[in-house]
Amino acid sequence: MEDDMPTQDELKQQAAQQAAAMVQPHTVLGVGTGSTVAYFIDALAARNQQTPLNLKALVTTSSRSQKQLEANGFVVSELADIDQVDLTIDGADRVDHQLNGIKGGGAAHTLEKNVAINSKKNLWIVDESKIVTRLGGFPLPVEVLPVSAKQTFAKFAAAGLKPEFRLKADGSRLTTHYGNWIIDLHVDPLPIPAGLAAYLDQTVGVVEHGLFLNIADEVLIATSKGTIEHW
Ligand code: ABF
Repeated sequence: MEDDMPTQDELKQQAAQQAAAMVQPHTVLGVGTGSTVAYFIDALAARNQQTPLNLKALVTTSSRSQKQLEANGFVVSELADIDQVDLTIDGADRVDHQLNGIKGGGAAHTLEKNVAINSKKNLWIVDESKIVTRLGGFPLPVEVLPVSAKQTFAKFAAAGLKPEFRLKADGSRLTTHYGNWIIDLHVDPLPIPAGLAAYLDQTVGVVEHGLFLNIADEVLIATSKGTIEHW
């Protein structure tokens, strides 16, 4: 019985395939980051090979996605060189029932949020393990400027936000694409996400945080029942 249960990777793949079918030809597409998005890029490439989508432009949110897109023949533009994205498809680390989310497990949330807020529509693709009733169950990533990271860290600690600098596997400090550091906040569940987002938005030294509130327009959730829910 248990052997018939789809794995988490299979669920990610199912959501990704369905999302690839939703991309309209001749549009500007945003492509996010992560393992679910990697499946999406595979599915998009297969579709594009069958019938070229002739996208007007394509932007992405990480060098890993960029490499995979380019390896599949897509031309990747910079956000700075386009006006607006029609649709962005991205993964998420946690999503609640109001379509608010925690992102940034891959430390790419600063570019992800910049692409997202400049997109007419944002679609997230997740497996059911990402769905929560209250945002939490995953550390909240905050990208901070190194110049004041020590003081920012101390402020977070004093506010009871349980900060921890993110390290790489070799124990050295993780540096983002923009040369900044990540502080993960281990508050679980997040008390009042909108209040915390406002506090982080106002904190000098914070570049961007992984709370994505009122950004997603639609979420595709692959469930172990074999269905894809559209929220
Ligand atoms: C990105 O990919 C991130 O914001 C999020 O951390 C992650 C989700 O990754 P995965 O699809 O591998 O679970 O969108």
